[in-house]
Amino acid sequence: MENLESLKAELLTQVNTANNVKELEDIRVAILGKKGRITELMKTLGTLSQEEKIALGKGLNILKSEVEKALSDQKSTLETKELEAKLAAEKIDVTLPIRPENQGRLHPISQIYEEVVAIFGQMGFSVAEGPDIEDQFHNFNALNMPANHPARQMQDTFYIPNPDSDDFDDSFVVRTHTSPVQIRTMEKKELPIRIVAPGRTYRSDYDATHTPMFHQIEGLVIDKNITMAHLKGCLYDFIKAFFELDEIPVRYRPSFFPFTEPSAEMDIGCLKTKTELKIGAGTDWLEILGCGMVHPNVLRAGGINPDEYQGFAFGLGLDRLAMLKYGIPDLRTFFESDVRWLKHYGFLPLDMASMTGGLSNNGGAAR
Ligand code: 2U9
Repeated sequence: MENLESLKAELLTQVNTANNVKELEDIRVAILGKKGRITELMKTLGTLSQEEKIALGKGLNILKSEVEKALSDQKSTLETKELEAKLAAEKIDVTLPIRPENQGRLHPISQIYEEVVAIFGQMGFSVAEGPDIEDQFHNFNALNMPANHPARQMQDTFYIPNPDSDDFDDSFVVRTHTSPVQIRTMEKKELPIRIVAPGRTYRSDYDATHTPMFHQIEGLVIDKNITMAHLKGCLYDFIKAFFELDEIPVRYRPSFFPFTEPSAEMDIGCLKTKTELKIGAGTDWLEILGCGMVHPNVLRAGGINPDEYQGFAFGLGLDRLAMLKYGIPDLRTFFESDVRWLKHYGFLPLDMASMTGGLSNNGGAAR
């Protein structure tokens, strides 16, 4: 037993004087590992008499748990010390000025947002905003999508239960488009209306060109005697300004949206090769936006008399525009928060888009 007392003192000294976690682990192995000091002693038990076996076995078990406790205590002491040393070494002074090479970047979506808003702002549109969480009236019913309309399907829409009602019709949604903002603007009854509604939208979808949260900008013009000619002129001016070209071939294809009638999709002329997409030349077409004349049911839902007022509306996906204009192949990378990606595709914050200072050509892209 005396042996064990001096062994204990020796082992505990080893444990308590270990300088770091790695050294401590080597000590643990040397004591409790397959060929460790205590393990080797345990192995001798079989050669002893019954009495000796009981006495030494008990002593070894006590010694083993004391050493294990010392190892665990020393490990947490050393880990704390190592963490403190690491934190001290990594300390940064946030009051220091930024280094030019470490400047943050504007996300391509923020850049596109600013560009599109600058163009429509110049044309006399105001920016309107609304909540991300909407009731079903503003997101669906008022937009000519009554109950059971296919666009309301559970698998496409994120519904949010209403804590005050068990009736499904009272549940909320995270808006599937920015269109409820236009309904809320119409409800204010301040005519004429000339607004764009940019913002986040949500649908249950995920692949290289769809993410559950994405960004749209929609526009709405309501006045007396508004026609499709106004829509076409406005969108043509927009597309030329956006792609910074004097002329672009444009065509409109008939389409369907519940909230507009007639509805159309606008394509622009381009050249698609294996490696390049050139906008404004060539014999290919690229779909760029959806548009149409506001459906009379939608005007009525917003409290406007369709016999007196007409309107046009349009919608664009901002994420898709960013992919197109800046050649970004996978939408999912937009939301991965990878600073290397942002450094490559991002924009310097002081090069904000403006119609007078240039949209994206004033040293904008960090590439
Ligand atoms: C009101 C009246 C009419 C908005 C419109 C589109 C056509 C459209 C898509 C473009 C790409 C959505 O992000 S996307 O998938 N949008 O094609 N949006 S007309 O029409 C409205 C909106 C509100 C009161």
